[in-house]
Amino acid sequence: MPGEVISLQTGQCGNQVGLEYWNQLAADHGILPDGTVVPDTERPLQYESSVGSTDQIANSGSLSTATDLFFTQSETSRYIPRSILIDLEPSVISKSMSKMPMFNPRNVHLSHQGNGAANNWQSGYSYGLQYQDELMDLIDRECDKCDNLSTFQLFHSVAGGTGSGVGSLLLELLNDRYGKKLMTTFSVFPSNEKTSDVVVQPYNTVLTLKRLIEYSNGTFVFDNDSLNSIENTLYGMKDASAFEGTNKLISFVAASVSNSLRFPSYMYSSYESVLSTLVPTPDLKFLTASLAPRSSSMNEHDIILELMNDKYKMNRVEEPAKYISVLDFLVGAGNNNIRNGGFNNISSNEIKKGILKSQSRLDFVPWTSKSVHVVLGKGRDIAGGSPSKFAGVQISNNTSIAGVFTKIVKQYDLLAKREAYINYYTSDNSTDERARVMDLFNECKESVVGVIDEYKACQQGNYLDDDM
Ligand SMILES: Nc1nc2c(ncn2[C@@H]2O[C@H](COP(=O)(O)OP(=O)(O)OP(=O)(O)O)[C@@H](O)[C@H]2O)c(=O)[nH]1
Ligand SMILES: [Mg+2]
Repeated sequence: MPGEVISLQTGQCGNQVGLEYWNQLAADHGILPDGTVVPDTERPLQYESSVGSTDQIANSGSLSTATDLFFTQSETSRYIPRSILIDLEPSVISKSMSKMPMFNPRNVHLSHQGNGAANNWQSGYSYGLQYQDELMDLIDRECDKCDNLSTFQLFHSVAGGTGSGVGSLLLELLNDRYGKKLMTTFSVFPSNEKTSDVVVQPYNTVLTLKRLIEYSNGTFVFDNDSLNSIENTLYGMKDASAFEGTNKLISFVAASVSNSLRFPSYMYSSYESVLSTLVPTPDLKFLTASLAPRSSSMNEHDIILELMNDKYKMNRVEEPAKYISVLDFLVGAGNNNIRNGGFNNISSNEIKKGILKSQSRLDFVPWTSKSVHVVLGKGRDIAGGSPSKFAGVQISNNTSIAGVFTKIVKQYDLLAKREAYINYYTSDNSTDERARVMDLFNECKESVVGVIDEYKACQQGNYLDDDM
């Protein structure tokens, strides 16, 4: 039986993405920002079965929704997100609470000092250590409301102080106490092209990556450069306030990942089944997302092919990628109602044609089954966006992650070789203390290099052999 999912939103980025995410889920389920339900006659969705199923098409034949996996209900029947909001300064969370009063005020943790972690992983991590009992109490209380807790999902950026440092500590604490539950993360990586971003970001990123490598079961990797370029060049969201557009893109992906949990059918109705399709071994768990725009001239086949286009990738690198697994979500297809952003008369033949073509065109690593899986997702188009902007989301596990992480390691090396800014992370300026911290940092870097090597090694035919 599919289990509940608890979200953890940490830091500015985590909470801003979290706000858009719950906005999207609320829109999908016909819930208003205060947690009340849109009256039946105005509800945006009609749940009807669409096409006959095949092995690779997860069909939407069910009339039920599983809203309770993501929301609890109050005694007055208001929906409340199963989400915990953590930040070390108050402004972002207070904005979220006023925009979406459905959030539970008892699930908020703000720093008593209220001045943030100043883009320093160490400050965030130390703060978390100091207040770990308070933080775990919030989480335990939310866990107690679950019948069958399945997954924690963390929203954060890896580059600042709070999302990275407190986020890292939460990964450790949750592994200690809830190690059998799944842990997924939606992790935003910093801009490489903008020089204005904070200089110690490579340190924060590498320190966070070490915990993701150890404790996450699946990490969705987004980078702000790729998100900006999709946003600006394709969708014209430029007028939106800072990050609003990029956060809508991330949220749309995160909501798609759980689409088949929230609108269950016979396939992919649990996080476990989604992840087991995408993550073949625990060493290969860094995932790439892409979006395909909707256009009236495109049918299902065209959209499946469009999802292979590199320009829609949310963590783009130059090198060609080899694929390990691919899961495509055709968003709104399960609605079977064009008024609701669905497709009219979904054609299983067009979908099968698309699957076969993309299977033959994508370059897969030699040891996988070379399958492209398709889910007909229900739900609405991007919340608050123009109608029918997006047609599909692809989640893939591919070797481009080696390129993304190589860039990060190069930036890290530039700082580390001169021990630049290391005094931000040391308790004093003695040679011993600097050496101790550099050793810890380099250990983290080595585990990132380990992932790069793994994504290179998996391109060999004998990758799964014992002696690799
Ligand atoms: N996509 C996206 N990126 C963001 C957002 N907010 C901040 N960032 C990026 O995240 C990094 C900084 O992380 P923040 O989330 O602001 O930091 P924090 O976790 O609040 O930590 P401190 O403020 O240092 O305590 C930078 O690379 C920003 O460009 C957001 O809402 N969306
Ligand atoms: Mg902050």
